[in-house]
Amino acid sequence: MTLGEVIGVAKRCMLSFGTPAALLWVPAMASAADTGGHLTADHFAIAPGGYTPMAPTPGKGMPVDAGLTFQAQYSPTGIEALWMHDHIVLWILIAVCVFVAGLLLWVIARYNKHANPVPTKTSHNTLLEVIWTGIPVLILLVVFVPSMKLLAHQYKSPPANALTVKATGNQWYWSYSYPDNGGFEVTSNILPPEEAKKRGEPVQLAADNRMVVPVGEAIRMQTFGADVIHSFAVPSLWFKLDAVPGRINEKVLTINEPGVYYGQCSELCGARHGYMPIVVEALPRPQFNAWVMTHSGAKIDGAPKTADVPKAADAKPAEAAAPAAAASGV
Ligand SMILES: [Cu+2]
Repeated sequence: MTLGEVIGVAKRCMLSFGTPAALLWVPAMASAADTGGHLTADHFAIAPGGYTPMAPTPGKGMPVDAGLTFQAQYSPTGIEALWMHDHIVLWILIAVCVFVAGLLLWVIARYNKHANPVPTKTSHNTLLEVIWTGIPVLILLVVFVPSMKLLAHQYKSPPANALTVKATGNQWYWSYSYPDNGGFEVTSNILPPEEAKKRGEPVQLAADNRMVVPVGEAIRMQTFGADVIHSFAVPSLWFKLDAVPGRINEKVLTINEPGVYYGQCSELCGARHGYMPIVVEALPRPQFNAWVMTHSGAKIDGAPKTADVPKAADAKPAEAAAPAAAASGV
């Protein structure tokens, strides 16, 4: 990695999360990003009931009323970063603010013209200068070490056999393609407010078709801009990656729990920038496979869909796929 790339990564992280300090290494989380490495029987299993869009859980994966802090996190890096924000950065921030405000009040009270009519001529104090240089350096070191560890963790390459999902930003909607599953593409448009309410989904964040992914597996998430720069961002997954015309950006995404997670385009991209939501649905492998099967030409992990699937199991999703496909507009 060149110096320019390292700076670019650090800059993206700062822009994405507001504070480069909100990053920390939690060893327990480290292994979760590697879960895409092994194929099991489940990997080829198909849920017998086919695919039905999952109902969102109120307050999960979406903004909450009067929410003051980050959304609850459902990815390994999100949990690490939120932990660092809540347990390290926030307390350092409060301590520094209280200390500096206290000093200011003390100076105002103790050294004003009336309380201290003859000011001292002291201009240097070596001990004080060492302290006020040393303490900030120590604070920066406390934040720097875990920040750099998580920064590296966030931009770790996905395992070689991770599922690839490519999100393309268009003016003004998202499309998702699945090159490992036969290359089908899903087009995702915002739902009108009445339709979102009818489906029990948050207004302005709901979409007709979702980006469906398997839960607990490392996903090779790629972004691309079809026209102008967009940004694929889902706050509850601690995921933000620019979608730039002419280049493919890539980052690993791992989701810890099944659920529906909402996001939005986060790069000003034109008149309807505020109307291109992102909806990510994380499902257990068999249910994800059932969703894959609702698309024509679909394959599972590069194998033809009939190769690894018993005939009975193969038939069921095909039957069940019709209403689901109709419901999702596929
Ligand atoms: Cu956009």
